[in-house]
Amino acid sequence: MLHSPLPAPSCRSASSRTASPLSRWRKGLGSALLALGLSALALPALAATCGNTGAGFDAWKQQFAQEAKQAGIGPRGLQALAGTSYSSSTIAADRGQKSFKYSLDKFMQVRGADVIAAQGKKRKAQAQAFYDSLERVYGVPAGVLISIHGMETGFGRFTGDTPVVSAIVTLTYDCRRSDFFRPHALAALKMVDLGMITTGTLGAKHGELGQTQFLPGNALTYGVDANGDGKIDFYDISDALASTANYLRQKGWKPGQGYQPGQPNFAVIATWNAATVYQQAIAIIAARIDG
Ligand SMILES: [Ca+2]
Repeated sequence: MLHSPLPAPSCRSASSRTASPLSRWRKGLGSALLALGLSALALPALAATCGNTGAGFDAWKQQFAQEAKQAGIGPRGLQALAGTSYSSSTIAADRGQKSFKYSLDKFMQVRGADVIAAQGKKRKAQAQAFYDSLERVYGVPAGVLISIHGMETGFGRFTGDTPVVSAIVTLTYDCRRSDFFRPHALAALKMVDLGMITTGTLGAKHGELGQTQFLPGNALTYGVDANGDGKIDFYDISDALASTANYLRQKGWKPGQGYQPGQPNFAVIATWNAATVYQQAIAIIAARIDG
């Protein structure tokens, strides 16, 4: 998917500044395009002009609204776009990102791997039937889902404080990675259309949302209503973990196969996050939880 054209590898929020440089950007550009039924040909010849400060944001939004309309975004999504504001905190976080340089051991230590594994084991025991049902449907064992849940948001405790729609629209306006974020911005507006999120929905600095921090394009593509209330809610643990399991399955997870480095499903974990130490940490913590 995305191969890092980025000048400064980066991740997304304070909590993960030490992790996963390019990881987020890999999650789902192509699928976001597919989900929207878009193709390169369907995009207007001239995209709205990007900017590096907030000065041109409002004018750009008017141009981008035309793109969004052409992409099939309805009145609610367009209204949400009009209501977005330039997310200075997003840009500050984006500019401030540091390259990831930790060893695996250091990374595990900084991210609290031991705590995640210990708490994860308890969480699995407390909700064994739920995790069993996810494995039956998607083939992904509990440890992997719980490990991701713990690493991404501390099991839902830190899902972010930045308005998702404004964040993702700001990143699309910003010149640094417009092309990467554009489909995610369109997906976010589509999600508003569908009632999945509102302009008030909060997430991480780069617009990742919910308990496992999906970018909007992936949320739209892989979201699952697991608790049967008719809504896909990434802030609901059942929906979020089923959506994560669905993502992994759709990315090629092979039920019953191993997920350690060298085993078939490790490559699937790699689609979740591009940083090797992150992938290794997920696999190690997951094995401790599953063991
Ligand atoms: Ca639901």
